[in-house]
Amino acid sequence: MSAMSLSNNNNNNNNNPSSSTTSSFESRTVKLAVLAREQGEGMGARVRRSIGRPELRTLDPFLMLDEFRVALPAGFPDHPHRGFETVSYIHPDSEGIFTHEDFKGNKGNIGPGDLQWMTAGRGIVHSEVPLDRKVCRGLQLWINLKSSDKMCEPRYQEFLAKDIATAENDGISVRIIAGEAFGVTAPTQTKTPTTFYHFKIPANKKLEQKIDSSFNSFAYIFSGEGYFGKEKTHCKSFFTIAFNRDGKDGLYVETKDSPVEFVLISGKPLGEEVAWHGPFVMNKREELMEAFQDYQMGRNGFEGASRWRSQNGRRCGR
Ligand code: FJE
Ligand code: FE
Repeated sequence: MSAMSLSNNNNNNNNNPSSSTTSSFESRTVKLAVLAREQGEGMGARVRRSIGRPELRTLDPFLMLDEFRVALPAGFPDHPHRGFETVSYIHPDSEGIFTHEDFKGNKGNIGPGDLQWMTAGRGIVHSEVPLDRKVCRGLQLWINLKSSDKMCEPRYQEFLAKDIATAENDGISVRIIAGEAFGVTAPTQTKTPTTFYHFKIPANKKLEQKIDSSFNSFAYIFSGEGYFGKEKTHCKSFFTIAFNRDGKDGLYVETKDSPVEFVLISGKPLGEEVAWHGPFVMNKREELMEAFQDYQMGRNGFEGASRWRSQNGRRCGR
């Protein structure tokens, strides 16, 4: 508990070194650094899988992180989800736009810098398809839900680029997708406690970022290169860096000649059994079978699922 209150009171560490609450900063160490190569997914889409690749199957509570680059006719047409949250974040420099539709009639566009935080809960069937032939680039993160949240009512939180919390400190900029950085807190509500930061660090800078000492944490590099963790491990574009918990509540990153752009994602581990098949993530095998049956029969949250066809899905595969 003391570590938590310390991290909350101590977020101005960087710009106020003389603050009386400042503790000596200790960074986590690097557990694993691994390159995310491109692979095929969905309908003709290309993704770099970060969490979820063979060397890094899961990092509790995170199930998957994909960096996607997708343009029509590729996409992710009609498919279900149950038992977790999907976070879709379009890169601010993306040329293209994503469109989404679900079986309850929700639909919209997610453009450059926009965020959709979808809690699938007991069931969502939807279609995620680029608007046109411009390449849409971004991240999709899958966050597991605890047993008692898996069958919750589905929920969307959507934030336009202009409404995403941002902060800057000594030339380092951060877009705060969830959680708190540089004293600024995002409005995003997360069922599973999660923080998600998009940092840009210019050359020759140092960053000390607080992370709750109980959270698992990793970084994924969009571009550039930097030196991560206590041992200052050199990493570049498309690397995922998983950190040890080490009982530490901070992460150190520095740059030399080059800037670096990355996301830092951390979450409270659930410590529960995982029974996972494709779009359904439950605790027990029997619950997975129920999920398949519910989806097929259109019940327990999947009402109407089998009759529904998206409009935007028709643009896919042609
Ligand atoms: C999925 C295969 C999939 N990464 N990145 C199986 F590809 C998907 C899926 C996605 C996805 C969607 C977007 Cl918009 C971005 C993604 C995988 O939809 F859900 C299953 N089950
Ligand atoms: Fe999906």
